[in-house]
Amino acid sequence: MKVALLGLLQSGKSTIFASLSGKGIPPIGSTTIEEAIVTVPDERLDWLTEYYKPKKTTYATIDCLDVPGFNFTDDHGRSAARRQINQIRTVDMLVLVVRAFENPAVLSYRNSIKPVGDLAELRTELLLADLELVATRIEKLEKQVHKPTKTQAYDKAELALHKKLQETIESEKPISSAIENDAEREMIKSLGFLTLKPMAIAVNVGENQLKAKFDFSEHVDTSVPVVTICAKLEFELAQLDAESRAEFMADLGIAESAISKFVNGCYSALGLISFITVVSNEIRAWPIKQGTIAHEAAGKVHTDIKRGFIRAETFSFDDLKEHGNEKALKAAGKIRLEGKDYVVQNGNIINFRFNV
Ligand SMILES: Nc1nc2c(ncn2[C@@H]2O[C@H](COP(=O)(O)OP(=O)(O)O)[C@@H](O)[C@H]2O)c(=O)[nH]1
Ligand SMILES: [Mg+2]
Repeated sequence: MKVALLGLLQSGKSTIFASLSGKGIPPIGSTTIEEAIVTVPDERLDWLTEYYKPKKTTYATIDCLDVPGFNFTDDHGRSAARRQINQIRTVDMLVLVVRAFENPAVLSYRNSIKPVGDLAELRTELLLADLELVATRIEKLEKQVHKPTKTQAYDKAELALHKKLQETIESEKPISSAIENDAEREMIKSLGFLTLKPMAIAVNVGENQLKAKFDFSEHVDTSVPVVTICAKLEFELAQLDAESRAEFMADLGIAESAISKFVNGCYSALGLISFITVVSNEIRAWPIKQGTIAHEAAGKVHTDIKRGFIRAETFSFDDLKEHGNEKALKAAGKIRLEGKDYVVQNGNIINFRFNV
């Protein structure tokens, strides 16, 4: 699963990216998209590691892309931005980073700090990029529908759908708001519309604004998650070892780092949950889409386990934590045997029984 960080120049994307990846800050003004694998923090795995003392603990990950900052104030910037935008059509989620921090040493976009205005500008550009794609597709389909080919009926349906999408974008609404069913979704899947993807907003605040609230409801649906992050602070936290970090956070009065909240927020916005395996001295979290059945989940671990699937021996992390150990859990009847069609739940600890 891929998440792209997008935003205007100097909004703090690369600083957030560096805090996520634990890498140094990529060169300022970098013109290429950087990619990093980001660990999804999970307190359940921390607890299980203490309990089972495995040799290895493997957290779930997501891929994160740092896209060069956009500058829509001149033609050169606009065409560069459009190129970058077209390169991220295959990602699964967009995070729009907007700047709220004041810092006279860091040049501000259009000479002012206005998170809501910047968000509106970004959103308009995404809509325009999708509109261009729709228009190209309509042009092509309009020629094609007149040919009596095998796909003619499908082409006609696709054309009608694109016309509906065109109207939607022209009324400044995202494509996601126009899609009514899976058939429509399937029809346009390969095009990678940006305004169809799950989205979140990250507001990059200064150290003195940690509790500030921002309202973007004029421009995006209220279901779009908004996180406030002080990128500079998170970057400093990411450089520390666990102990100093805990001390520093206690001093600042924060319980959970904004970055870890942020990553977990992306994980659930992507529709992902984790099941956990404890085998051969390794504890591992496996990302799956919500609604995945045990048989499919088995295939994530190994194709042999899927092929020879017998049963999934399952208990929930919360039950284990509550009862304290596996023996008490068993006595309480909390370890179940589930079949292929069992819908795996977030935090299920699964031991697959299989035979090949
Ligand atoms: N004061 C302050 N400065 C920041 C913060 N985040 C980023 N900066 C600075 O703003 C500049 C641009 O940040 P960068 O991450 O490169 O922005 P990008 O262009 O969006 O990738 C850098 O000099 C950062 O040190 C912040 O939260 N507070
Ligand atoms: Mg950058």
